[in-house]
Amino acid sequence: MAKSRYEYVKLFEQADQCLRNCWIVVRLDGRCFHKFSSQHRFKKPNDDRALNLMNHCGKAVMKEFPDIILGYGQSDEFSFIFKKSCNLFGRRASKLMTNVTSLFSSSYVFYWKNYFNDILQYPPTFDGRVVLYPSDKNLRDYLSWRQADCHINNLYNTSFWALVQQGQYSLPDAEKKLCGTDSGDKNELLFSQFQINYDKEPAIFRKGSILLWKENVVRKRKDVVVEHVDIIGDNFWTGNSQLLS
Ligand code: DGT
Ligand code: MG
Ligand code: MG
Ligand code: MG
Ligand code: MG
Repeated sequence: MAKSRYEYVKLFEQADQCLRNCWIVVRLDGRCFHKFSSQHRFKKPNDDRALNLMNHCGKAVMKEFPDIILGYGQSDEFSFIFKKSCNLFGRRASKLMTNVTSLFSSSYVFYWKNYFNDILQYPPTFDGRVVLYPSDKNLRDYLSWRQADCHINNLYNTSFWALVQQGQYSLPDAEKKLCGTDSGDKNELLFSQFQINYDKEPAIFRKGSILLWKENVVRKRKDVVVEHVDIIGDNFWTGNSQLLS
């Protein structure tokens, strides 16, 4: 077909291929989920329905894009790790990011009713970004960063809401009580005042969710499984050596 005289406009498009040999990370995050979670009356500090819905969406994304070797979710965010050799969409960052974020968002709406009895009040939005990591160490440090973030926030939120919900503290008083405390202080406070052993809190809250492909021996195919384990130490990586090989 002959080119139209308008076709030159394509030349304005910018190339955005991800550098070869790098790990491609797509991270998405709910927009204004502070408001979204309160409007939908999410349980504080953690709503298991919301986290399980996020994991369902994460699985849907991985099944659609098998080049994703690992997913990590916590709070209103999810990270997806594409294998280094991924050539999907010619490694174009915008294609990868928008397809992942779009499928995740539509899945969130589509599967909402499987997790919540109350209806969805308005359409949720997720932002997306692409980050490239040239070394395995950088990738591990990235995931450690996200899991440490999950831990720090969850320990704070668990302490804060224990003071408010069980200790009858006002919100400003609870904030004051925690100001300047380290993690040891918070563990001690939870245990001595509320008989809460933080290490016994559900792992999905403390560690976040790791999604990875595992052989399903019964069905003789690979499935996405969800684990709530430590990914900062070496154990996870020696036990799942296929991830970095
Ligand atoms: P953003 O991402 O800059 O558009 O703004 P937000 O409001 O989404 O802030 P972000 O992503 O830093 O923090 C996540 C918010 O979502 C935070 O306000 C707490 C809320 N959230 C996430 N998971 C839960 C949950 O399980 N229960 C409750 N109550 N809130 C949650
Ligand atoms: Mg957010
Ligand atoms: Mg934010
Ligand atoms: Mg967030
Ligand atoms: Mg098209």
